[in-house]
Amino acid sequence: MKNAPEITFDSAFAEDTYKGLNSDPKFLLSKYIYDKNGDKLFQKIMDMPEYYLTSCEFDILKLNAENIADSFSSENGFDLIELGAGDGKKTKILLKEMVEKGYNFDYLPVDISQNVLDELENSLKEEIPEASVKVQQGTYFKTLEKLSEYNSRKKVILVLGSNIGNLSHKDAVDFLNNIRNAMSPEDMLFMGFDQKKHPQKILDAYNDPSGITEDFNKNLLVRINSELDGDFNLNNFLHWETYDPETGTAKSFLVSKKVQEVNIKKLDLQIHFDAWETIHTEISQKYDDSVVKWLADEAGLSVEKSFGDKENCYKNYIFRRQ
Ligand code: AVJ
Repeated sequence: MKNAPEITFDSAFAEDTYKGLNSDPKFLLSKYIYDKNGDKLFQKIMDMPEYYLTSCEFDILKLNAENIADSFSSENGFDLIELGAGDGKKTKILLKEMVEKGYNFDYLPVDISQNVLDELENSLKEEIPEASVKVQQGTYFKTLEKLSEYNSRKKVILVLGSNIGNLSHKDAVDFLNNIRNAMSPEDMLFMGFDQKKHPQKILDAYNDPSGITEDFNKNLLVRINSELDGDFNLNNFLHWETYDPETGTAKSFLVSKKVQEVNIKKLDLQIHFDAWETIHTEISQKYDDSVVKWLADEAGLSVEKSFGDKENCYKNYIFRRQ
């Protein structure tokens, strides 16, 4: 890498962008897709017919709500902590069930976006006023540290939406291990994992004809343009998706359609692209039972139960400390 040690950066976004675009092959980090515009685009993705993940998980929760709520319940009540709560659409199914059953619990949704949390809090007041809600703004990482302080009663940690799929297996094990270290023996982790399936169905979910996923992917370039004073021409890049059925890894790329130079003023950087050179932007890992079991094992967790749809398109697992 050129000059990296001498440069100071204004933000993690600036530093990661600098590193990624100076690497060979080039990459950008998918977590930076989610600014206000990226959040909106992801909402649109979840409403697309091709993006089966959302409706599959919704159906699983709906079908098994009673069973799942039962597994969570505990004599002294429990804290339900959701990492990356978003609009809470799926969680509300479980909340309703638990309120109906008269379970004693607090719901603690965690999200990086205060905006998202405000909306969630308001909609919960309307729809499920009986639920006790305490929103927590912050990153997963910071919140995980705080999590271990919640020790007066059982904790149930929720991670929905196959969010773990953006992580390499190594990072996924670290993430699971961080959660595990915040768990007491009676605590539970409830997590969604998108499953391996017909490769075409997976490709279609990340390559919609309406171009929403393309806009979502290109939001990285939009952010570089606006926040780091870049001059990416979005028309000079195409969105490309691959899926390897052997590893279960879907990968998103932005591909340069021609030789071009891009300037990023705030990074004091000019970047050269060869024709058809790639920027890798995201992975969306797909799993099966044996891979989930292996990841859990590596992180000191064991699978206690799982819930799937009829075709096992998607699964939710309950984990405990080993
Ligand atoms: C939010 C990580 C679950 O990988 O399926 C959707 C993000 N990327 N379409 C996924 C995403 C392209 C999504 N996750």
